[in-house]
Amino acid sequence: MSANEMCHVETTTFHNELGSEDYPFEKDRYWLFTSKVCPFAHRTEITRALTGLTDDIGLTIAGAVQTKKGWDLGGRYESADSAASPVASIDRLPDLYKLATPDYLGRASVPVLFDTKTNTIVNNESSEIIHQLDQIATQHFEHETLYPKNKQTLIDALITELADELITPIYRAGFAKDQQSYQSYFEKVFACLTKLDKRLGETNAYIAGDNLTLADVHAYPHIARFDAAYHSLYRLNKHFIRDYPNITDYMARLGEISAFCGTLDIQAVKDGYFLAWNQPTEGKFAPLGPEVNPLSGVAITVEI
Ligand SMILES: N[C@@H](CCC(=O)N[C@@H](CS)C(=O)NCC(=O)O)C(=O)O
Repeated sequence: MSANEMCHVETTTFHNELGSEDYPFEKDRYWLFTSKVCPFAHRTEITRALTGLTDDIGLTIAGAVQTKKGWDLGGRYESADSAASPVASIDRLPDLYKLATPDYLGRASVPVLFDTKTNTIVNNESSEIIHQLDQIATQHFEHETLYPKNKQTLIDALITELADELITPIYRAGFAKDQQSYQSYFEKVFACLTKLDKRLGETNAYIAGDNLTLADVHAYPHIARFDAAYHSLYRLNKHFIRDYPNITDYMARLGEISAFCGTLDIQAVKDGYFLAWNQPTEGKFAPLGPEVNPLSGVAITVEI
């Protein structure tokens, strides 16, 4: 498998638990490394903000454009939220992975939840990190959980559905090597968006109902990148998100919450996707959309 194929549909190696015996929660001990372009890392920034852990867990946001040398921590993303790395000697994320595990041969992906006391990586899987942040905030502070007991089965099912029917197919379509494979993932993505639009029309609030949950934290980063990046770069151009009225309302609703909108930077997303070395910039087959008037070439609006 080439580097390009592996990119973004990656499995991760570090699965320790924040709050366990080895990694008890202590203020200022743990640190998150993220990137503005990465939707998986974005989940952790959102959850850190939603759970109010911004004063307890530090954050370094790498420079948006990833190069062959890996995520850049030295030339980090400048914002009030993004502090210098607590490991001062390290400029690139791969070196942080090497410091934590000298024989590590895997990919140096964001997000990383790092333990500054033992210089080890606690966890580098976004879906686990956000669960752990939610648990810590619920146990140690008066945070209302994003994973309420009475909705856990539903939330888990929705997260699995988003992963299998939307998120993974987005990348599979983007990095497809032939027309047929691209087309099958393209169709999956738009079928899932249609289903999601219908669901949100019914809940009229959040994905799992009246309350904001971890399912929304999974959904927002990829949907927020769709029109600006995936629509053209990954040739997912049947519709824009704006064509789905309920998803559009939902994104506007989340966009009013500072933990969501305050962690999204669309220009950095665009730079990160379109300028990075590992993106499919050379098309070898024709995009399927948008539908155009065959006489004038002008895009037409089609029924969903
Ligand atoms: N399964 C991981 C995926 C993380 C991931 O794919 N991160 C990408 C950026 S979006 C990355 O850092 N890749 C490193 C590389 O391509 O070398 C998670 O959910 O945390």
